[in-house]
Amino acid sequence: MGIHNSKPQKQAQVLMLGLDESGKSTLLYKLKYNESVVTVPTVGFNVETLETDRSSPSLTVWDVGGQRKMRPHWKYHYADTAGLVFVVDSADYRRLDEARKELHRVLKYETLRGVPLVVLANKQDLHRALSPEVVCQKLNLRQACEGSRAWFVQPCSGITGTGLEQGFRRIVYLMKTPLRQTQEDIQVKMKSKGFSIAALICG
Ligand SMILES: Nc1nc2c(ncn2[C@@H]2O[C@H](COP(=O)(O)OP(=O)(O)O)[C@@H](O)[C@H]2O)c(=O)[nH]1
Ligand SMILES: [Mg+2]
Repeated sequence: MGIHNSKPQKQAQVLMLGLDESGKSTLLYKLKYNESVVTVPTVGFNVETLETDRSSPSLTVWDVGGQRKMRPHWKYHYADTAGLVFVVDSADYRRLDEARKELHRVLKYETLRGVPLVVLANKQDLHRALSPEVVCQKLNLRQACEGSRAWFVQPCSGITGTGLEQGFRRIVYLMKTPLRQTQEDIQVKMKSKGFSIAALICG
């Protein structure tokens, strides 16, 4: 994201979760260093600071390992989390159900109540990738978030970098804006770009 001379005043913690192999570490390093790195499965976590703009907090992004044995550790990161980013491999149809179950489990935690969510529908560079609308339906986001938290589905690719900045700008925006206003603003903006709002935001 853009580098600015003056330091942002605050920092906010963003927790990035998702199944192993969904592309979390790849996209974090692409965003931070604009480099495609060869990743190894994350044991424990990676943490990076991303700077946005002067009026917004810098983001401390925690990329926590997503393998089955690591998932019980996710909850230790919830307490200070201001924004949640959940990464999905849009081309891995077989594991979308598993991703949905894990996401819904996370969203039920009281500590994360009302915390905004951006789902990154990753690997859109692959021709077999599902559209963000279908990812949204498969994850049953409407049911999981309706009335309780702001959410958004951002298509992206950790390899090309497309959509990454937008995804993290979106989480900053959602963290800074009260729920009802965000839903209305996003609807207006997306409609003006010709997106099908019902599919993207409301499930
Ligand atoms: N085609 C494609 N491959 C990706 C993308 N993001 C990550 N990968 C690959 O997916 C695999 C898992 O990535 P990694 O970042 O380690 O996933 P993590 O376990 O969620 O941290 C690696 O082989 C990456 O190169 C993407 O957007 N497109
Ligand atoms: Mg990783």
